[in-house]
Parts: sequence; structure tokens; C-alpha cells
Amino acid sequence: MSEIESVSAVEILDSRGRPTLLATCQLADGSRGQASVPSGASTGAAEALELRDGDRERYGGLGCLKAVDNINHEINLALAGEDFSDQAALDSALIKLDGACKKSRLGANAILGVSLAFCRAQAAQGKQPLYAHLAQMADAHHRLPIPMINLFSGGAHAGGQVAVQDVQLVVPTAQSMRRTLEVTSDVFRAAANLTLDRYGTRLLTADEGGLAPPFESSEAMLQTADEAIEIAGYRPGEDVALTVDVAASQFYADGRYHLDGVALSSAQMVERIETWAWRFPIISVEDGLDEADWAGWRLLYERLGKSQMILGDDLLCTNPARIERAISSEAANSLLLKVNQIGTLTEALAALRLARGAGWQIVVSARSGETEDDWLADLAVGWAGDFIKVGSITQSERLAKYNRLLYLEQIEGLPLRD
Ligand code: 2PG
Ligand code: MG
Repeated sequence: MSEIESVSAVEILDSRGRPTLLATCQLADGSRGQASVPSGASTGAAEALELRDGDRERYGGLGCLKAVDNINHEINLALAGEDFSDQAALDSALIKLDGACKKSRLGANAILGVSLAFCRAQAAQGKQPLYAHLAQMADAHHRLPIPMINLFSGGAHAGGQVAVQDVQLVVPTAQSMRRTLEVTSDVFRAAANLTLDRYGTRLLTADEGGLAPPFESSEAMLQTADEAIEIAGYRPGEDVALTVDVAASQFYADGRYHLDGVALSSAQMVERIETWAWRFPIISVEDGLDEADWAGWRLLYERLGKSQMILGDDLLCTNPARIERAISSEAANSLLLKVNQIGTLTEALAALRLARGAGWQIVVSARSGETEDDWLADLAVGWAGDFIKVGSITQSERLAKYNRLLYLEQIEGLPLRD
């Protein structure tokens, strides 16, 4: 049992310089946990609500003082002195207290902050590393996930110079996290030099630290990634593969996909993705279609579901009801798991279990707005995610997670997933 003495929060800044919150959970026995909450840019319509102040005088309305205040007062008042047997008990108390659809009353950012801080406090109470505590909670056999590492960005994560949001690298044959990062770094440097030659720029302006040169099209972005792999001395598809986050909801309007100057129907968009999958060493397509285009998703799954990960982010929003629909209608075969889309660890775990039960692959993902907090690495390890998606290798809020994985591999001796 874990009796809560207090919960509290302060407003801090994320990697985009926008406010978020850091929550603390103090247990009566002296154990303590802290966690900070990430934030997305290309968010799904079905996500839980991130409470922002809306006060234009501070951070353009993006302040989090209301959410902080909710933790310091209402949530603290409700939880202080209460004893919770486990994470599920705490999370259900939070959900009940909020009482609103999408956690819009207290804010999913406030609720997740407390959920995570309690998790860390319980790990401290049990004198366990966070990943081990999470593994126990999920009844999972912990292991290191394979990283999907951001190389190029467009869409909402960069200047919108091309429609597709992210092209990422996977090193399928690497035997270790260390080797994965070495290979990725080689390809990243080759890509930086290539884009410098070709576009006269190597601006690292994308939100997740990826390169964002002024590509003339999304194909050019994929093509350049393919070339960079070869220039770095690796075999595309064998040594290094690509994954793509199309983030198609971002360029879908009036029933058309507005892709780099052309307007495509849903079926044409599927054809376009098939062409990419045929031309480039892609193993996973995330959000290839709009979040409401279920027929398009089914078609994509029918065409590519045997050979590719058809990965749902905005489509699923880590929401068990949406995952259920995707399973029964054969619209996807992989889940992008982002705990702040749903708002508590317990609900995120339910989403993961549902997807696993259907034989899906799990990609544990960061958000484009992150902090130096590294709990996501432990979550991906403890819940035995197949992959982890954290962004590039050039910014500290991303490296905090990669460095934690390196630590777990080298100091704690955890193996990489095969
Ligand atoms: C995504 C994420 C992470 P955001 O779309 O998968 O890359 O972006 O946090 O902006 O939703
Ligand atoms: Mg996405």
C-alpha cells in the first residue's frame, strides 16, 4: 500500500520553450517521485485534453498554471492521506475525480503528471529501478526496444516544406543499443553533408532535432535518406531501414490529401504510399491516412499489411475503443503508444494489452515537445515495447532517453530485443 502525503506541481518549459508541468508525489513513508509531462504538435482529434491557460499575456496562451493549480489544490486535497494499493487504484481515483470526457476538467496534463509521479514514488518505495517496477505492473519481460530515430522532418515538425512529417532510421541487425546509435550517427552525418551540398543548408530546425532542408517533395526526402545510408557505407534495407510518419491528418482537407502541391483521393494516397514502399527501404508507415479515413486505412492494410507495419498514431490516440475498432476492421497492425494521448498509465497499459492481444507491434513514442525527463525509456523497457520513437540524436531532451537506454544496456546488462 502507498499512502500519499501530498502531490504538487510547478510549471516548467519543454523543448519548444512552451510551458508544461513537473509533478511531485510524496508518500507518507518518505518515498518520492517526480515526472514531467510532454506535449504534441500534430495531435489527434481523439486525444485527451491538454489544459492550457488561454491567457494571451503569458506564453501566447500556452501557460499551464491552471493545470498546476489543479494538482496543488483539488487533486492534492482529494489524494492526501489516501492509501492506494497500486497504479490502477490511483489512476481510477484520478479519472473519477476529473469526471469529464477526455479529462478536460482537470486536464490530461495534470492527471498524467500525478499518474507518472506516483509510479516513480512507488518504484522508490519498492527500491526498484523504474523499468523493473513498470515491468512488474505490466507482467512483462523487460528488454530494450529497437529505436526508430528521426533523420528528416517536414510537416508540423519543421517548416511544412514537404507534407510528410518524419523519416526515421532503424538498424534492424544491430546487436546492441550502442551499435544502433553508432550506425545512426554515421548516416546522420552523411545526410547532413549531403543536404549541405545539395541545398546549401544544414539547419537543425525541426522540433525533434531532425534535418529539415528545403526538399522539393516528400519523395526527395525519402530518396535522400536512402542515399545517405549508402554514402555512410551501409546497405539500405539490410543494414539500415526507414520508417515514415506521414502524419496525413495534417494535410487532409475537403476529402483530399494535399501532398506537396497535388490533391490526392484516398485511393491515390494509398497508391502513393505503395510506390514509396516499393522504391525505398521502408518497414513501417505511420498515419498514412487521415484519422477519420477508416476506409483508406483498411485499403492500405489490405495492400501493405503483410509486409509493413501499418502504425496508428492519430488514428488510435492510445485509446482502447479506437484500437478495438482498428483490430476488428483490419485497419492497422501496430500501435503508437503515447501515454499523454490517453492521460493515465493504467489506460495506456490497457491499450497496449489490447494491441498485443491482437498480435500487433508496439512503438512507444515521445512527443515533439519533450523535457529532459527520461521516464519514457523505462516505460518502453518495462512494458517490453518492440520499438521506441524519441526523435533525433542531436537534442538533449531526446538524448536523455537514448542515454538512459545506453545506461540500462551497459550498466544493468539489459538485452536489445531481437
Ligand atoms: C508523432 C509525434 C512524435 P507529436 O506524430 O508521432 O513524432 O509528434 O508529438 O507532434 O504528435
Ligand atoms: Mg505520428
